[in-house]
Parts: sequence; structure tokens; C-alpha cells
Amino acid sequence: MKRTLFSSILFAAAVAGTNAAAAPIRVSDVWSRPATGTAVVYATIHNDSAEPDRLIGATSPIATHADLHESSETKMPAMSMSSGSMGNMPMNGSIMSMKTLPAIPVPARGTTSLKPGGYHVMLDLRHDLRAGETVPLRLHFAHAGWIAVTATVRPIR
Ligand SMILES: [Cu+2]
Repeated sequence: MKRTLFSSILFAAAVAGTNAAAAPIRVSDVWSRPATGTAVVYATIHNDSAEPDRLIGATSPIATHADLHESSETKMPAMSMSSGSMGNMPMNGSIMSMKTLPAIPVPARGTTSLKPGGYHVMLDLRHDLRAGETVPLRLHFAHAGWIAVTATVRPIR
């Protein structure tokens, strides 16, 4: 009898612990753009827990592959624009590039924004994306596990 009661308490504690850990990550404002070949997905990720987490992967039925990317803009020194010795310099004086990341950090009790010019999920598309379409995605977090979200394809303005 005593042992049964003890087991029940342990079980209740385990369930409570599971529930407490089940919803530390909230994902909002998930969106994409009309695209052919590859598409970007942006989102806002909120971490309500005291532990940092990491987005470590993503999948979507409309994509053959998904990567985590970070865009960055490299400013070219103004000097090289007029030197005449570097003919391939872009006229706007900067180069946009992106790299694949193993993970995107989400700080404890913090927010990480996936947005144009920064972090994003890159999809290799099975079909073109059109404005108004919705895209199911699953985001994989190191601690929170898999979270299903839906991206809305916003028109290009
Ligand atoms: Cu990218």
C-alpha cells in the first residue's frame, strides 16, 4: 500500500515535469514569400523557459530538404569603389551572402527572430510557392523537441 502510494506520487511528479517542459518554446509569425526552387521561412521564436534552446532542424512535406541559414551583409570600403583596381565590386558597396548553421540559438527567457537579412530556414521546394498558400513545417529544437507550425506565403510588395 505504501509502495503504491509512493509510486503514484513519483508518477504524478513525472507527469507534471513533462507538462512543464512541453511548452517552453512558442513560435509565432511564421511566413514565407512566393518562390521557385528555394524558399525562405521566417518566424519569431519565444523561449519561456529558464534554459536556452536551439533550433537544430526543420522539415516540410513541400521540401526535399531544409537548412538553417544566416544571411549577412559585408560592407565594402568606400575606397575600393573608386580605386578602379577592383572591377568586380558591386555598385552598392556591399555583398549579401548566407551560410549554413548547425543550429540557431534561442536564449533563455528570450526571443530569436528569423527575418530578412538574418536567420532563416531555407527550403529546397518540390513545387513553386504562391502568395496566399500555407506551408506546414516541423521545427526541431534541441530541448523542446519537434514543434509543428504553419507558414503563410505573403505577397511581395
Ligand atoms: Cu538561405
